[in-house]
Amino acid sequence: MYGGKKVAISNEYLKGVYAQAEKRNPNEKEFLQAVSEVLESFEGVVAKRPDIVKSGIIDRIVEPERMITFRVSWVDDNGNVRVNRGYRVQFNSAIGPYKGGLRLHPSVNASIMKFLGFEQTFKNSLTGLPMGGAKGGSDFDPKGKSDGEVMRFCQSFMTELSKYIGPFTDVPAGDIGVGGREIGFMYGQYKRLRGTVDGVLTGKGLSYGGSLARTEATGYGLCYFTEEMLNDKGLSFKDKTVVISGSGNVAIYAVEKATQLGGKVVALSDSNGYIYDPNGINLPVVKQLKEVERKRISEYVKLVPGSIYTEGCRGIWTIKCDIALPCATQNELDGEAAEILIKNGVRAVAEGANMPSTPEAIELFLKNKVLFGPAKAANAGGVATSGLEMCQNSMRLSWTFEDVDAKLKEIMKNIYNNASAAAKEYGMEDNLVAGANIAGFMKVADAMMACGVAY
Ligand code: NDP
Ligand code: 2IT
Repeated sequence: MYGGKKVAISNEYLKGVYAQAEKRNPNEKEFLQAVSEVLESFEGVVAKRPDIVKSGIIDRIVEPERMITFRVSWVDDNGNVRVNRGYRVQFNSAIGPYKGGLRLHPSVNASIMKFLGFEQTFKNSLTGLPMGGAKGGSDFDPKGKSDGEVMRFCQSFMTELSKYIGPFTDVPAGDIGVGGREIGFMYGQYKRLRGTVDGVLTGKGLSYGGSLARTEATGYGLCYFTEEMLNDKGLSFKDKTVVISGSGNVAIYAVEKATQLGGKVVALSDSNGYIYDPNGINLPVVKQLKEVERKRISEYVKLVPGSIYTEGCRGIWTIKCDIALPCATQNELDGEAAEILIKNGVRAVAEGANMPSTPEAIELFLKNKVLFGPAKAANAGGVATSGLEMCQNSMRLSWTFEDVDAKLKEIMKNIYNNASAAAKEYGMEDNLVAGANIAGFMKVADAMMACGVAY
């Protein structure tokens, strides 16, 4: 049982793969949740492609190539020595160097790292760019820390991580708790230790090798994907009411693009609670509060008349909307929330966060014909633009915002079309969960078969 839903795998071979994963990763519920969702999509693959089964590709793809854990010691502003645990999961390098973000949040553990690294493998393949899957981070909590403390943590973290990364081996980026400030501190330390200016991180500042539109990319890409999914059914963002959870990097730029596309975003949240603004979110206020002042979302109501703040982040899904974009964290939208959204007439749900919907919620959306864009496909715009940043660094060139944005849009459109086509080909029309899993998997499987049983 995961998130109120029984694991539904009927093929004996796939059942065996899942049983092995359970045995190897006991109590890692997020990782097993991600694995079960993918294996549930593979019944058709196993039937059609005995060569994939024979090569043990599915047995191999659920096991990370490498999992690195390390101690991160640093000194706080009061002179106390603090200790955190750092991780890098190098999940799969079949189609390119390991690529994926770094998360700094107290909830970080091996299970969360592995679920993110596993999903990243499929997501990166879907972008069409040559990037393998990885994830990393630490249980360090950046909240309430001074810039100096964050810098000392990041330098210590990178001192160890630098041994395992490089532009042709592993290219980290941001995720929860890691934005421009943290990437800058980490990049500075990497450069100092290695003595090379090789662009090893993405999400860099524009003055030292970053790409225009990377900051906006995940939120924008999410909306391009959602618009494509809506257009396919004769719908669009225009005049739709939109609810977006979270108020970090992904949420902020999802608000911006959804509004540009004609939608009205009426709610945002953080881990403490949510705001409702019937007049449409005032984005400059949110950017100032969150990006500049690093304050709580509750402060919004002091600045914007007519808006309301409610304690508790889960209540956000009770707001009536046409489109819901969960952009905070894993398992933030459960079966109960899905039922309320459906009862309130939601037409589309697309995941900006990684694995924000529980298996029960996804099952309800699919059963009730709600258009559903799974994270691996819908939020791939961030890493895709990281791939474009790598490309610009290699070329020693910088593209314009318009160039990068146009490429991002094209990539999101292709991801939608490929996921949709794969779902149809495997007899699960309109099931983009299965479509994205299969389309992402095929390229990785082909590369693994071509390269022999090396990993
Ligand atoms: P940020 O750190 O910028 O923002 C995270 C937001 O989510 C904050 O509003 C935060 O609230 C909220 N949040 C975090 N943890 C929890 C929790 N346990 N419960 C409730 N709310 C929570 O991160 P991003 O915007 O970059 O990431 C958001 C999601 O998008 C994550 O799932 C990430 O993996 C995914 N993602 C990010 C990409 C990127 O390029 N940045 C790319 C693809 C996916 P609070 O401040 O209270 O913690
Ligand atoms: O989950 C994700 O795709 C990210 N956090 C972005 C990773 C990246 O390498 O840009």
